[in-house]
Amino acid sequence: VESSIPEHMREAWRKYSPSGFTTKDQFETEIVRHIETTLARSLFNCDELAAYSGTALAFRDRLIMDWNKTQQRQTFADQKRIYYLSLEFLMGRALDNAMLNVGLKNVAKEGLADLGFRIEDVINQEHDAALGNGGLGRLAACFLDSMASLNYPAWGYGLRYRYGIFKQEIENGYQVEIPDYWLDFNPWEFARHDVTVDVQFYGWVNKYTDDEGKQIVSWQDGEIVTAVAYDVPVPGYGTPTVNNLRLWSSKASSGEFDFSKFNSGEYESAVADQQRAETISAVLYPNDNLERGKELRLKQQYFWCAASLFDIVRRFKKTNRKWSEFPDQVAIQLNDTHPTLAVVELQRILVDKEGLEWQTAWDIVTKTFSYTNHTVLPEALEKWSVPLIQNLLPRHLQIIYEINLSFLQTVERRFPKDRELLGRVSLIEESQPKTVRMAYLAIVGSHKVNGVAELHSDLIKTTIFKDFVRIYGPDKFINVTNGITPRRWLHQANPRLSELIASKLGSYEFLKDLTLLNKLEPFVDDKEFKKEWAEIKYANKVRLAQHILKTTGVSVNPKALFDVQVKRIHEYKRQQLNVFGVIHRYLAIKSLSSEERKKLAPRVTIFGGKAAPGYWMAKTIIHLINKVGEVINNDPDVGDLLKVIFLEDYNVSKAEIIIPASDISEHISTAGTEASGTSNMKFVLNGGLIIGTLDGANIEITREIGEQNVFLFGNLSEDVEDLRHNHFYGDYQVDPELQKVFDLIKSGKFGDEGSFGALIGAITEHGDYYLVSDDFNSYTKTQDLIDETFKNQDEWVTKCITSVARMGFFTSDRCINEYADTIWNIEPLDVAEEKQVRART
Ligand code: GL7
Repeated sequence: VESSIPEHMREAWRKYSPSGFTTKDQFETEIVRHIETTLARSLFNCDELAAYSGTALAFRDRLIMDWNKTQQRQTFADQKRIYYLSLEFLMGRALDNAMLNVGLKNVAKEGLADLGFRIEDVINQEHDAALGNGGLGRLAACFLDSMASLNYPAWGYGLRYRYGIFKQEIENGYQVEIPDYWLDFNPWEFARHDVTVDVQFYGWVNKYTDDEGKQIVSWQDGEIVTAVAYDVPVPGYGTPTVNNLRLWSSKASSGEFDFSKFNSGEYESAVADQQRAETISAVLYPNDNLERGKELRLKQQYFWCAASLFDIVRRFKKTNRKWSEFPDQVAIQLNDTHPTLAVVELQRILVDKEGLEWQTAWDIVTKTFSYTNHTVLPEALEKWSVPLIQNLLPRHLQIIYEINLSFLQTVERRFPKDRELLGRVSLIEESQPKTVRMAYLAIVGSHKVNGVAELHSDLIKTTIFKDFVRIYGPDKFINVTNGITPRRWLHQANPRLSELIASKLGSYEFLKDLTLLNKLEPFVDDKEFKKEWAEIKYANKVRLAQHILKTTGVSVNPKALFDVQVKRIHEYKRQQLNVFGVIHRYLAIKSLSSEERKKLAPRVTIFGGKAAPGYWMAKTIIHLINKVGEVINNDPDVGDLLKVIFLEDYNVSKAEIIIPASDISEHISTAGTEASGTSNMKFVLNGGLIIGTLDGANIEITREIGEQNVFLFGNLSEDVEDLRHNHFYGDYQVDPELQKVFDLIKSGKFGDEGSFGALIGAITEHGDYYLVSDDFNSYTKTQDLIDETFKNQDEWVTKCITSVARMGFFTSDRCINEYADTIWNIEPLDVAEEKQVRART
């Protein structure tokens, strides 16, 4: 490397290279130094935010050194890397995670106490990094944690949005969106102003033959936008590996205003150009499971794919290998279809820039890519308008057509005479306007396609991708059931439970090998253990009750059953079923005498989640929940028997408080609609039970922990189609108990009869697509069973402990190892030597 220090001078570098703090005194030295010099503050104006900043900077220093070494080690090892392309990384807070992964949280706690701060208050100063919508984005974050913890040479590539997912406020029961400007002080990113890529848009394609008779294709003119790399360290748990998450930020290619325009007085248009460039990475699209086909979104996708591919190819070229070895060095995972243009971009680089033959290039491309599908919902499947692509990416459209042609020719050879098949699998949909089916392009461009839970992977094979299974054979389509990182979702979110488990198992080794949890099972009869277990749950509930009181003004009884549904608000996730169930319960309470009421089990139903700003039905559900809460929470007949809470602005850091405090959580999507769900795993791992449909990962959770430990209800996915048909053509009637709920809503009891009427109408008049009425009876009966079961606390705790003991399968470590073995074909890097060096120093 040109810029490296000559060998005879390296000794000085090694001698002075910092080693980072390990003791409390060293930590205090570091934090005070950072507060006084880096931040230019002093002990006379050090608030909690300054203490957070100083702590973050001290830990950052440690991470940077391991990060640099990891990158060097991975470069020298010169082995295959995995690049995880995701438009969303829902990272949450970084400090607590860094402290735990580095293993120095106690040092920090004591050091901060010496300096006058409580570590919890300091941790709470951090703004969540919320560059994602929901499960898909959080999965990417868990994967980064696992890839680093398992020492895989892995990079994440994404966009550095200036605004993450909006903040939600509730005003008069309505959701209000507030921009999430999160970059004021972000010590976890490093601007690499020297790592840039120029990305082209628009323009036209020039095809000609050069002097040597060679076909040249050149994409000319248009607009250039520069991508600047921002790197975020990703520390593994209990390992020196710190991987890199590279996020691209857009800026005008000159980096400044256009000076000629500026000097000739066209200030406004000069500034407008710059702003247009910066707009590309300005904001995360706030839709979950919905695609809207906006040009700016396509620009984001290409900008990010082009910059990432350039970077990956640049790194490969430094190894001076032949192109045929590219797939031995590089695996690229497409997190949903959002990065599918990367397939086209690599083909363009290889053919147009590097001069490879079409077929040679295409073999390299398909060996490199693999694609994860995360949904079967039709409204979420990406289809880009052909005229839009034609205008923005003219060369890419040509390449897509060429890929399609050669694909359809292969299909025709294999299945002659089946003209309908050709139309069905074509990458181009003959609609008005024509569209490119991105999922099909991703399949054709990949060597493996996976779903995210068993049922989901079966469904994609038998429904949306059925024809492709016929064409490619079944082996291309596999299942990799999702997982979650136990570091954040057990150890960090629920430290007391983690400690109790460690005390029984003898170490924290289970955080690296979650199957060790099965050693807990013998303790289900240990009275003392069960008592401590229940105490921890109770303490977590007290903490959540305090949060509820502070943020909503409603006082809830921590002894009541806490029933939680937190996730994006969506009709398919059926928060409406839950709130109708709540109203049904309210009616039941009201119908009882005060003597009879005493026998009931008190319950707190807690909702949280954001609605996409343009999703009116979802917003109406939020409004109904809040209005129902107002009525019930203030009805003296009800008292502690039922409280209904909507928690504002559900996000990763709030999940860390809510999940450990749950007794029952709800995963009640219409069967066949939730690809996996991942919070279901988090709740069970934290000693909560679940009520759920036979959908997504609920099915595998049930298989692992046992049917007696799960409250299942509702229709099966295989019956959904017939039921829907019956809504229109059969002798269909709304469930009578549900009808009573509707009557109460329509009476105006909760206000706003007009818009709530639309929620009811979706069920009574528009075919009840999500089967709310079909599942209502089974749902409320199962809720009654939960009440009965909760009364026997001893039995309840047994179920919780048994379930936790059997959750080992759902770690994202298992999941990442499966990807590595069956799709990426990569090995972890050996860090034993590095660990020894560290142990000696
Ligand atoms: C999702 C699925 O809806 C969710 O069930 C799954 O757990 C998650 C991760 O695989 O992916 N698909 C999707 O488009 N979004 C999801 O959260 C937004």
